[in-house]
Amino acid sequence: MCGIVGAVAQRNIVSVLVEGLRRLEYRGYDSCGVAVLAGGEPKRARSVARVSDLDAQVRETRLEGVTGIAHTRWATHGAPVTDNAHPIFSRDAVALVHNGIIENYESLREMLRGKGYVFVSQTDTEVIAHLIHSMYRGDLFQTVRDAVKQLHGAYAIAVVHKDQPHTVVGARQGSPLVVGVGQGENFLASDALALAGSTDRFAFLEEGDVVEITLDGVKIVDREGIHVEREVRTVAAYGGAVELGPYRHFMQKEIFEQPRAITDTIPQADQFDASLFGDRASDVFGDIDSLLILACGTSYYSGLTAKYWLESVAKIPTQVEIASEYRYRESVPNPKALVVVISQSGETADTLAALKHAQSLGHTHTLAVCNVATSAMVRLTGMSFLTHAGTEIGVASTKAFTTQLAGLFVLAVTLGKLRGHVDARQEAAYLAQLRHLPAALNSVLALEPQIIAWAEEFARKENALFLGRGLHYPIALEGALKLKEISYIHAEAYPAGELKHGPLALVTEAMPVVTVAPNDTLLEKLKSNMQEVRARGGELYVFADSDTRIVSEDGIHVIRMPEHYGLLSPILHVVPLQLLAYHTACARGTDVDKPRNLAKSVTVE
Ligand code: HGA
Repeated sequence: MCGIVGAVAQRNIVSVLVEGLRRLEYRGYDSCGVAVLAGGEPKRARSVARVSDLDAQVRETRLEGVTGIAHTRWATHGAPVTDNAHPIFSRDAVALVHNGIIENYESLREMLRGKGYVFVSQTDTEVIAHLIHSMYRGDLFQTVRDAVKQLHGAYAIAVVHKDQPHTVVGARQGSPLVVGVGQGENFLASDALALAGSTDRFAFLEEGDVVEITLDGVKIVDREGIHVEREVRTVAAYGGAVELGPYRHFMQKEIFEQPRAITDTIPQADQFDASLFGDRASDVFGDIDSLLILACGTSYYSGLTAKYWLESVAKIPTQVEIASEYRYRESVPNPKALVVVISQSGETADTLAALKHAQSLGHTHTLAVCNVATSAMVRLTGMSFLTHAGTEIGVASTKAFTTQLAGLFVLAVTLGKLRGHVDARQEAAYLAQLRHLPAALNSVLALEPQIIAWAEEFARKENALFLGRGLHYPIALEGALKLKEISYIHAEAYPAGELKHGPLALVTEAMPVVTVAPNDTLLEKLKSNMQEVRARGGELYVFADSDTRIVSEDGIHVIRMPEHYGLLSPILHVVPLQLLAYHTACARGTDVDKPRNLAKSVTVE
């Protein structure tokens, strides 16, 4: 999604701004730009190509300045053309970058047109620039504080005015923004990662905050206009994550990092204990009678998998909802439900909004499963479980998913124990299985050469079906999502028992049918479903546990997984599906880490 970088320094900061954009590139964008205050007026460079093209432009035009802002845009309003790229100017006095969506932009545009402002872009963003220009009376900080009161929707902004050559003002409401604190220089960014080369000290702004950064100071006011301090934290180790190392793509690197990510995520303690989820958890866990899981995309599928664990291990009723649907429907709140929100970044706009909606309905028991300790989601929930996947660069999530699954399994066993459904022997067995997972994952990763051979076949297809049953149905959904996200092959997933209720009509020799076949209680049912596919000429590509006795024969291709891994089997079975999608995309020559139209950290609705 969009990225923001801003800086005030005593040195030329163009390279800092462009380097910041480079670090945010992985999130996906369709245009980019940078503006600096140079000799009074703002000057800018914009590109509808990559940040490297912007870099070449600023070098060629010798764009220089000590104060500036920069942006990667993922278009929501207006095509990705240069006129819509940020920074957006107002009358060559104000330059502004914006993440988010201004919902009342049409009425503001009419009002501003009435005042003589001419709109040159199709963006919603342009109204903010003109609004600030129209209200400016010599104090940019005060102007922004007044102007944002007129904005409805979500935003993070950074803005400069030609008459204040050493000031950048920022504001956040619904989109993330952090302050980077330097020595004699200060920064703003939508993600601390963008500033990894410049500082490791950050203040994380709260919703409604407006901030002014100057050479030697940072001033923040909250939504009530009261001056506040936000704790400055040292956040190290952002640097290494953006290095690709020996891998061809970040997605491949992240698939292979999963054994390490799981090791770092599973608790060190010898017991499953409520304290793993925060101080309040032991009280809350004793009080709840159900779970409501809210998430989007891949995180939604981790929630769907967790439902099976929560109901079978903890015997607690669990509902899983797509966050963007939940937030807009009339639901019946149950104050005894534990609301679990799942997000890699902890900034996913739809999930954050769903969380706030749940809280507004009276839900007080909230828990985040999240990869970023400093995220809005972790700050907004009473309890959390942090996954330790490390920075995930590939837009298609991999290690964030498997670490979420590990965290949700820990939650299921912890609740099962508290509710008297998991005894000491079972607890020890679950713990041993979790601890052995990294080794089991390594043996699945060793299947890569066989999967590459399948990927060559898949690369020539335009459609694929994925089948799973029970606990592995969400894994089939995730496999289909991975394939469509990065290879652009149309893929659908079904619980195998549903085939005969519709999708069987699609099955011909041209339709590869990927089947997730663990050796669980549904195996015999699944084998019958596979026969239904074979009878219609469909080609089956089966990931079968080695103890299933499913063998390769005409029209049935089999890759053998390690023996059945019990309840944790989904964490193993998703890995070959990630590799299949990855290698199929490579064979088709798509941009694996930045698939078209998609973005990382979906911070707009
Ligand atoms: N609405 C603005 C910014 C879009 C955005 O935040 N994307 O992530 C635009 O379309 O320019």
